[in-house]
Amino acid sequence: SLKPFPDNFLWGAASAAYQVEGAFDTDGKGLSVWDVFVREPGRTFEGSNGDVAVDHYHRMEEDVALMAEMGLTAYRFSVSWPRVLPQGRGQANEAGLAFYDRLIDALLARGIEPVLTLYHWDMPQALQDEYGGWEDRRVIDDFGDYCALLFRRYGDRVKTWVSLNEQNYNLSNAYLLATHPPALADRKRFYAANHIAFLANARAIMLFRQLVPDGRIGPSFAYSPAYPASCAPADLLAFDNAEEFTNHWWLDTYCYGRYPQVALAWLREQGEAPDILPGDMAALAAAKPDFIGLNYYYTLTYTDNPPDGVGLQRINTTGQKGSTPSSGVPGLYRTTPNPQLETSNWDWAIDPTGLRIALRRLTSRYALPVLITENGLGEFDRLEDGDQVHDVYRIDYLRRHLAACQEAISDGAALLGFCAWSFTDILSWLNGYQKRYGFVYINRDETDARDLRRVRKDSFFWYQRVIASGGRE
Ligand code: BGP
Repeated sequence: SLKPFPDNFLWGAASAAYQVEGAFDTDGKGLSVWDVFVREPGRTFEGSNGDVAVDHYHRMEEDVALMAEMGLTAYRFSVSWPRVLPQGRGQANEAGLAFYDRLIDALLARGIEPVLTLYHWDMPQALQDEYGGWEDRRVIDDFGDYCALLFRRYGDRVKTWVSLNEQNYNLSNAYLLATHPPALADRKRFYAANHIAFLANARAIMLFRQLVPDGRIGPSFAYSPAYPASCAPADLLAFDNAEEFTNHWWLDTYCYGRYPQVALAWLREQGEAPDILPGDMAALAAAKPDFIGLNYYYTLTYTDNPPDGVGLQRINTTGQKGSTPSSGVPGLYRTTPNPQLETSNWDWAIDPTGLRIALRRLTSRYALPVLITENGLGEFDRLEDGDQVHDVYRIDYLRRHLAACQEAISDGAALLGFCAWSFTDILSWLNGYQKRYGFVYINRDETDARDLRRVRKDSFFWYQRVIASGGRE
């Protein structure tokens, strides 16, 4: 029989600074790597950028009022590092901090628990220029100082913190696929940057233990459980490689301070393993997180890939169904569509059972509570007469994934909460503004004087009922 959602379950929604705030150069904010990257031709979908985004920086009160109306009990947002430290370190920008002061106060006044993400991809450009961001060990101290500033300022009021958001996905895009800044395709530098990011994550957790001893902190991981394409042993091996290289590399390291040994041996063979200095692995092992933040969208299905097979390929950013190529690592694995699963227009497999599997693994293998920090469906939404958006497909997606959560709770998962991605429609890093995720539609019709106005979608009223009924809706 199914167990109910616990009473203190966090019913949330999520965002990230660059995707919602706008005000990219307002009130003394420094530039992030994204502010610079989006200005280079051809980097983003139709040149979209977050200069204005959904103008949350100026419409924060209105947005929080909508959250309260919906009944949210948690809101996950990120702090922009260069908004509070324009040079990445040194002198703090009081005006930038004042924005987060007001946001946190507004949430608490409405009984909404703030879930603060320290890093959602907006590395200060100053640090990227000076030493290459995640590629230099100096970033460990600078990131630690930035985190300590926020722990001291907000630790009394914010108790749930996310350290790094999707280190795995962000750095894969940045150092393998050349689709996030600094847009490289270099596996050695990919593993080197990841190793340093792991150490920075561990530093943040150790500082947190001192400065916010009664709080909880963990990284958010983009978890796509792997499936084998068939029961052929070669596909099982491809699946095993994919788990090792795309999932356990991060999860084992966050949770146990240990790289998967088969993957490490393979990388050493290739001359692509990270440089591990004495004390590094002990520092990682000492910083076990309090929970894993789970960002779940889809599963991936893998098949055998010969040594001269396909390499990594860019994803579908147009929303044209069926345009995602097979992508892989020669000699290890490659992706293949799963004929058992429907997909979104961006070819993302819709698979609630995959969420249950992810939750079971995190429970069994890592013995940690889980906060779902992202889950949702990106689609083309249509604004209809009378300001309505009938996003029945999103309601269906979320309903099925919440049902999977309940099954996982019944399996024994300690699930802390569910933060849907996203609260309002926002900028998608690579897919522009056409790929919408929100409960609240943002009008982007520039010929309409009410541009950027907020419109409640059908899913807004549905999630409102879900929350009011404690997940029984
Ligand atoms: C995650 C990110 C989010 C968000 C989401 C949806 O990887 O943490 O910031 O963008 O994915 O992805 P997309 O916008 O590519 O559809």
